[in-house]
Amino acid sequence: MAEQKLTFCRICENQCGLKLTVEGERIVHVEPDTEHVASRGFACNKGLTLENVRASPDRVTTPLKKVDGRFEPIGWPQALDEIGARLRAIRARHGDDSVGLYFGNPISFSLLMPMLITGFAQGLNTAKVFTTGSLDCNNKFLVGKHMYGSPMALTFPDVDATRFLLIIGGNPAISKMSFINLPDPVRRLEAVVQRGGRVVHLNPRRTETAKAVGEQVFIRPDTDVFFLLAFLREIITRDGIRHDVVDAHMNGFDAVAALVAPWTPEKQAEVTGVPADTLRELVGAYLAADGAALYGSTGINQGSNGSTAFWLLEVINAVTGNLDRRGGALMGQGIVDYAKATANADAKVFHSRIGNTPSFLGALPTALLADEILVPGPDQVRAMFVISGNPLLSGTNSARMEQAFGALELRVSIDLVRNETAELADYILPGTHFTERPDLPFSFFTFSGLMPEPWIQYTGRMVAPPGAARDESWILARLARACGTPLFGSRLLQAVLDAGELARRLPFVGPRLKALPDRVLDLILRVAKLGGTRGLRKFPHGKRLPHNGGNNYLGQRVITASGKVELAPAALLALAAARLPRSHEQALRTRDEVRLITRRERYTHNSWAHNDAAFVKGRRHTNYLYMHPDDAARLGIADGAPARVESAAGALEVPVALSADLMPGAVALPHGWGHQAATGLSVASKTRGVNANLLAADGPDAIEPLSGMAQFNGIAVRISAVAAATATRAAS
Ligand SMILES: Nc1nc2c(c(=O)[nH]1)N[C@H]1C(S)=C(S)[C@@H](COP(=O)(O)OP(=O)(O)OC[C@H]3O[C@@H](n4cnc5c(=O)[nH]c(N)nc54)[C@H](O)[C@@H]3O)O[C@H]1N2
Ligand SMILES: Nc1nc2c(c(=O)[nH]1)N[C@H]1C(S)=C(S)[C@@H](COP(=O)(O)OP(=O)(O)OC[C@H]3O[C@@H](n4cnc5c(=O)[nH]c(N)nc54)[C@H](O)[C@@H]3O)O[C@H]1N2
Ligand code: SF4
Ligand SMILES: [Mo]
Repeated sequence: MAEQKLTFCRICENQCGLKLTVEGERIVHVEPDTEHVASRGFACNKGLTLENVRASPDRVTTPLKKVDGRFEPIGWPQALDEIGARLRAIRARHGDDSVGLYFGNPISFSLLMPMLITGFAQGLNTAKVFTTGSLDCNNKFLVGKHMYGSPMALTFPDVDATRFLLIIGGNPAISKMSFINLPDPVRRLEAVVQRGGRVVHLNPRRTETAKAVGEQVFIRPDTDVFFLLAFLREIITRDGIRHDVVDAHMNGFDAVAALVAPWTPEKQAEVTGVPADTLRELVGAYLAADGAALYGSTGINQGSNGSTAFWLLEVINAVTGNLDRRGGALMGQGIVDYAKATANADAKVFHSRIGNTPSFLGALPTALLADEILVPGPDQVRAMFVISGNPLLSGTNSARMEQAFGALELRVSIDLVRNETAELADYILPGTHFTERPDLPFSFFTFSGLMPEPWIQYTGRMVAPPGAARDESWILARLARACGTPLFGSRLLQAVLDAGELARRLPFVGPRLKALPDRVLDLILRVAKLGGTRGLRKFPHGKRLPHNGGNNYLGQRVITASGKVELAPAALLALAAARLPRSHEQALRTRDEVRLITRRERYTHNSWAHNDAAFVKGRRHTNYLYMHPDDAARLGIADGAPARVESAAGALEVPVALSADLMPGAVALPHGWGHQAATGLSVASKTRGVNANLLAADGPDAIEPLSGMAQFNGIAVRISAVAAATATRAAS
């Protein structure tokens, strides 16, 4: 019998409310939850087609072991015993740091799993932890740490009240936005314009969002930092600084003012391509607006100066009085003061043996992963756990990453499917789809504040996991025991968990005991005085909590040692001094050369959307190199013809799609493709797309030094037409 169940999506920050029709253990229909307190009937194509991923015939439903190059199903006891024995041997021979862990993106949208994965890494006592933070947003955490006293002290634009919003390197219509919980972002941006405000997009590409709402300003890839330097200088020139606010609540203004002093609008125009008058006009409008904000996303994060650019952006919002006011940038707060609780999350810094690169937030840059495995030495990584990630496609320098994974002694992937990284594994352990786990919206707690309209909701498990697939908390607790590396390094906690698991197997009593995730979620909700999971079940569409404010941060919740916002942290000043002159000289020298940027599309989600036939049908069976017709004409490449793209890291061939949406000199290539070798992905392996990250450089010189961020935007490339004979060979 069909049953309707309410839950929320966990593919991106929006966590849209969904109404599922469930028959037995199948989800037969998914629709937006029109009564959801936050998403109010909004959901996107990815959430609505979740069953195609969840119930894919390619789901791994039993542990798999590679025997003579082929995967064979085995039982959990054998998988855990064998992995445990092999891992113990590797640790005994080579030490704790010979075991690495890569923690991918999707599972971080669950509340408990990231904590448990951290606990698993702590048990392993390894410094070789890698996350997607160094691929998408560590620069933001770094700026939070230095300016606001905690890596998790993060601001968000008050889109629903702003009169002027400058979106730098984001594409809400497609990505649905990052670092903010803002379901239906395009409608909410349209509302800005409808109430007489402005939305401006600073982007090398006229995006789907820019076409729907607002104005386009083109900027040369990876030059935003110069635009922002000049933007702040122009504000100072016009006396747009709120000195009363700065004097009362901020330190270091003079030092940033000195940093930006040389950067005239004309000087930035030489490298950014943004005319000086355009910048001046934007500054005028920003200052005149009754509530204005700059918002930056991966377009700047993944450039070569992401930390400096994001820092300047935050300084601009702060010194103009737009921080902590309605319509500006808000510093959110949750039920728990997560920023305060995590203020010391980066206190323990260690260094990679590769380039003596510092860790950030307990992890090393993913762009060093291949080196950590391949470069011989005492702490060489010899075993890897990959949890909910696909570094072979999503990380830097894919050819080298593949070589590195090939060189390991032990590879274990916990995933839903045999992705490209899992394809190389010795063991694949079947985890759960998010609909198969109970949860709370992660961002309510962890990003406490990135919810303009905070809400909370408890969701139970909607359907049972297929076959022998197991909740990741179960897998990690079992693995920790098998490897003799107790979770969080606590033998006591591990013993309690093991006892709980044993108790659940008892007759009569066992079935009544809650599984671990439910017990912990219940406890969290009790501590937060939200009445446990039972209390929240009374709010099936989510429970709305008070608005996140404005006028409640400065002078009240600033957690830096000085109690003030630090506008000029020494680390960021030093980073700017070390990098800006060279970056500027390079940008100037190469301003007529072509730069590669990334692009997300409606039917992609990093590397894991292409195994859905509907998502890759027709023209969507491959990625394209998007290029302005003038560039194509100059290079002698016709629409649809293959081009060869070379960077310092590697080369590939890909068909060109002409697009006047790109500015000349910028080409865009979507990532997450290149599935041909993943035979476990029956649909994706037949797609033709190429892996963009063959072109992304790795190693200590390729990253932004403080945050460890990889560079995916502004990559220097050489593009050439592929001779007809070669092209035919490549296509056959
Ligand atoms: N459909 C879809 N949605 C997704 C994802 C996906 O893969 N597919 N991924 C999810 C994830 S993990 C994340 S982190 C978020 C990211 O969310 P967003 O940050 O909004 O991601 P993008 O849509 O890639 O937007 C980045 C924009 O930056 C622009 N850009 C590139 N280089 C530069 C530059 O040098 N300067 C400026 N100013 N702009 C530049 C690009 O043209 C692009 O429009 O999206 C999430 N949502
Ligand atoms: N060139 C270029 N490269 C990029 C980017 C870019 O813009 N350009 N963007 C970067 C960004 S923003 C990100 S976040 C990274 C993403 O990098 P990754 O997280 O490494 O890659 P994904 O493609 O998201 O891989 C997700 C895997 O998790 C699995 N999975 C999904 N849900 C679950 C679950 O609940 N449990 C388990 N166990 N597994 C699950 C999927 O099956 C899939 O195989 O890629 C980065 N790489
Ligand atoms: S916008 Fe994000 S959370 Fe909402 S349905 Fe789409 S993928 Fe899921
Ligand atoms: Mo991301």
